[in-house]
Amino acid sequence: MNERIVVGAALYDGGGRLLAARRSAPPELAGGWELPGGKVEPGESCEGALVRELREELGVEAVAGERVPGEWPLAKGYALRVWTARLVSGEPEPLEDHDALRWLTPDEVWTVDWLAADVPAVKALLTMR
Ligand code: DCM
Repeated sequence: MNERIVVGAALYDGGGRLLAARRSAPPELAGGWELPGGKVEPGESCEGALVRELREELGVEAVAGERVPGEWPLAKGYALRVWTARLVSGEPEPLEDHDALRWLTPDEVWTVDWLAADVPAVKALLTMR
């Protein structure tokens, strides 16, 4: 049962920088930055959805790591859950739904305009490390 769950990935590079992706759609979210991810499909695990979304949106192969404790409300009864993720192959590119990517150093994490749900998610993420 993973109904109405959106998964987000906290993808780090080898230097401890966090990937942020800027949404290009829909209009009400365009320009906002998020942890890349998307909706879990029926019959899919959250970790499976995360790997699929990173493949589709960024063109990379990744594996899910640890769950970031917490769950944050989104529109339409959806909720955001976040996992750390490790890049296995490929270099992220904004292929779908995004028009920019940034690797943020710890000092830069709050320099992007995160979507509302991602603000507490990123805060929770930072308390883990
Ligand atoms: N979403 C979000 N933060 C994320 C990922 C997604 O707020 N890190 C929201 C944006 C959309 C919804 O979840 O309203 C579904 O995402 P998608 O369109 O990528 O499937």
